[in-house]
Amino acid sequence: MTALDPSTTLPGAVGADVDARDSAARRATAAAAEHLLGLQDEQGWWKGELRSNVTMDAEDLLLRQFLGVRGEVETEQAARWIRSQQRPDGTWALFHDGPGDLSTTAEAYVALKLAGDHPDTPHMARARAFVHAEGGLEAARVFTRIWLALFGEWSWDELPAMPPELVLLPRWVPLNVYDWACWARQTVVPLTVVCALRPRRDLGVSVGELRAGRPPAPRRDPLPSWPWAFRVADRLLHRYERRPLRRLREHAKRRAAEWIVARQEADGSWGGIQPPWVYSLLALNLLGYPHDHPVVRAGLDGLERFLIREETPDGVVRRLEACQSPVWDTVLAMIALRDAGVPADDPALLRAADYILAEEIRVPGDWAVRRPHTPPGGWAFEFDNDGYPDIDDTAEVLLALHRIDHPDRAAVDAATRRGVAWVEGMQSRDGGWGAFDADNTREVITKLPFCDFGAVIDPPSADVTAHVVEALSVVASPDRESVRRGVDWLLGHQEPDGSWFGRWGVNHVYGTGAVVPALVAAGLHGDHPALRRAVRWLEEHQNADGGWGEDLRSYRDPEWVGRGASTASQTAWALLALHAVGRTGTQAARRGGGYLAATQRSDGTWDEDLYTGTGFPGDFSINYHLYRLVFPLSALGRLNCAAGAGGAR
Ligand code: R19
Repeated sequence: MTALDPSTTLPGAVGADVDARDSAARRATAAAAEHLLGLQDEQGWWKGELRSNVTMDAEDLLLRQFLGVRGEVETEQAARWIRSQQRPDGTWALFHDGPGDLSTTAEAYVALKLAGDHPDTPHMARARAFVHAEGGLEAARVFTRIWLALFGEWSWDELPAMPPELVLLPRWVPLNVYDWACWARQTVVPLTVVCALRPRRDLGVSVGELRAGRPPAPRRDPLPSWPWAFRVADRLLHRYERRPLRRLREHAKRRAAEWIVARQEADGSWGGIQPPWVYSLLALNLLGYPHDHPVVRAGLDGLERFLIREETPDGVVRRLEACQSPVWDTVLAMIALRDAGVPADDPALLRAADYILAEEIRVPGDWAVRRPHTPPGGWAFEFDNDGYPDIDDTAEVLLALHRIDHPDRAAVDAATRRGVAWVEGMQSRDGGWGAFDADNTREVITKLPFCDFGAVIDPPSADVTAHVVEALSVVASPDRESVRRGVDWLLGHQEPDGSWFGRWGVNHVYGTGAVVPALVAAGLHGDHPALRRAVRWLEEHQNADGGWGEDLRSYRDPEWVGRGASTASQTAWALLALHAVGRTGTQAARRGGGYLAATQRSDGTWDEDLYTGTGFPGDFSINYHLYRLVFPLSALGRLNCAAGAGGAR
């Protein structure tokens, strides 16, 4: 059993001279740690829900409709969830309290109509009015229009051409599949098959009323540059689609099928994420794979594990996670518990370390295309995603394992050595790190008419680079050449206002909260001008309630940079930065700690309706349900430790 009596376990807690604020912070830390320990699975991992938006649920029903396996019960449960997420203005958003989103609202409307909601009911009428006001289906994203084309509700001719011959392009030809970010690569390959076969199946209802009946406003700058060239290319490709070279087309479809089948994971998923998963099932179905084919069976059955069912007063609701985060959540929890003073050989932490050690990926994946000489040794984000270990997870795994006193020291050391070598091998030429691939920077892909949603390349980002710089500095050495180049990359990518951009978390508070501790770990002094400017930026963006918050709108609107309602996780990120530079006794840090203590729930965790995770800046947002707990726990634990050690300034 883990002992967490605040007066005995937590460092510096003994002594009558601790002031009331410090002891409140210690009580908050102990309560949060207890809560987190209670959430651990008996297999050693933690996993919070990964909440995104209702396109997941709408597309789940459309997939089942397409395959002819949609049942009454799942339809009603998903519809109930979708209805529960509609706002009074009739819209659905990409994140809590966000603006209505056209494509999300259109997909939700289609799903509800499929579930039997009458178009004249007020909630449907309001949704439709919003879709019309935003330009109708004509203005919806490509993915949404593909879903409608599958059922004859949109014309394949009015979608960007994306031929399966793409999969045949050699690795040195621009636009070949390895130039695409891994999530886009795994999405695009099956979609080329779908778009080539142009299916048209029965939806049972029509949704033509969602069209606005006018052409959409142009999305991108109309200058005759790349987009213009691509529009011309698109027209030519459409002409080719009418009479493709038969043998080449058959060969491409076969290769695409092999490529897809080779990438199915042990849990039946593709990449552990929803889009490649559902599009791969569509493509295989169209290529003639029957429902009882083992690949299709595993794919459909596997989706079950990504479903959450919940009892509500209106009945059971059912929603699909876009992705699952056990490795990420587990290592963040391990780090937080260590920060809170849980001993390095605590049984809960050893169970977690054993789970993590067993998750190491010892086989090459798509990443090896760009780094053929780097031996494997990374970790993925999910339960099963051996083809796509990610650099961010691997960095946090290294930091977590480093803080565990495991009886099998040799096993931890060996895994750490392989992890360090893999991460160093994955450094991009410019000195930074992307999430899944090295040198995945082919900007031209982002200009394709097909790519109107989400990031489609995976260039280095400040947050991932920071996590790697911190990990390599701590578990290897700050003197390594890789670290030096990483530090230069970070210093070169500081924003003019002193912050860093947050690619995978919202937003500059996340980036800055990651980079400052990393630069300190790499040996920069807290007085370094870059760090002073970062600290000033943080202190200038503290809210009156003592917390920090940055709205998701900051990805599109500079007015929101560093601004927004306080949240527990964002407050914690700012505090982690202040702690790293030794500014724990300052007014700002004390008020930040006070915010966390004052907003903690009686059960030890925090509420956090606002989304603070990023899938794709501006297009896809995530509420990681454990962020509200692990980051405040780390921040409070480190602040306590500093106070106990007399380190406050
Ligand atoms: C840091 C750890 N990480 C670096 C990993 C984070 C994984 C987040 C979960 C991602 O889930 C996804 C991935 C892709 C999509 C898409 C999508 C968009 C455009 C194209 Br083209 C293809 C797919 C849509 O939703 C997603 C969710 C925290």
